Amino acid sequence: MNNRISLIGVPSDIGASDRGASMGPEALRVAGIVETLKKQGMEVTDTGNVTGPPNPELPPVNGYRHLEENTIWANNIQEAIYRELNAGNFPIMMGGDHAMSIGSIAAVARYCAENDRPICMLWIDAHADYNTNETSPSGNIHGMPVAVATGNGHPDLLAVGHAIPMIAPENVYQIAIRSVDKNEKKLVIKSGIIVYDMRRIDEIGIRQTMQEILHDVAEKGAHLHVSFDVDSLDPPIAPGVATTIPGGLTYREAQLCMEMIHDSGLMGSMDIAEINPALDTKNGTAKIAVDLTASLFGRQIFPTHSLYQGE
Ligand SMILES: [Mn+2]
Repeated sequence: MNNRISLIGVPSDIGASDRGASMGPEALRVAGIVETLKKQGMEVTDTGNVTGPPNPELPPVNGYRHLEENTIWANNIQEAIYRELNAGNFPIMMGGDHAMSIGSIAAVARYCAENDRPICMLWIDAHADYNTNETSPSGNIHGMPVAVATGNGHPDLLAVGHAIPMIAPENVYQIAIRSVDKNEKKLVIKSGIIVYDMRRIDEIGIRQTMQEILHDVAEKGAHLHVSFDVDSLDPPIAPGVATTIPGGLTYREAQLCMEMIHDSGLMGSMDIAEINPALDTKNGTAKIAVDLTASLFGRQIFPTHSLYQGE
């Protein structure tokens, strides 16, 4: 794995209903993300924050809240992430509400297209984030990034990408899903994205889930973009998010997921989304996000093969 990491802050909450995710990048810095990654042997540069318009706190128009502001943020994010990828760095985007991923997927997809590399995305989230202006009950754009990435959305948002869709639906893998809006469900089923909802994870376990996904991504020879929404975690271990949904990933399930991603060597970029310090307790949610990031970058209890031979 590329060990030159660029941290990019996205202090925005314009895609969400609740204010506060805009403080997420600082929360991750305070929780020690730089030091933690350095301890894993990474060369880390904190590039600072992407800028964009402030949150106007307006109601939705035609089913979109803050379309214009979201589009500006997404384009600015796209430029920042693309610049880091082109410089040979591994970008970690520190959010920020999940609408920011429209920009990061656009950048990664563009970079992959220019380098003749397929792109796959692992979307770790309580929500499918597959709404459109017609299905979204709130008009919040942080519920729409996966739809936009796969070609469903407002032309201004689609235009952030180099092509429509930015990513083929069959290259999108979702895990930890447990809250999908009524009409959004129909779109998800029709879309062809690959969903491991919580029931499927209950039935086959996180180990088989990750084995299947990572096997697929390896076969495709793809760059893997990991988009980690901290609301994927069970609320008692990660209370600092706007939309807590019971029945999420346990601490150990999340750790194993991250450890297996690391072992695969496939990950080339990532987002950490939706940390909301205004709703958190003593920065605990940022701390667990940093802890899981350490596992993504190779922290282990023991070196895997020193105690047993993994299959
Ligand atoms: Mn999300």
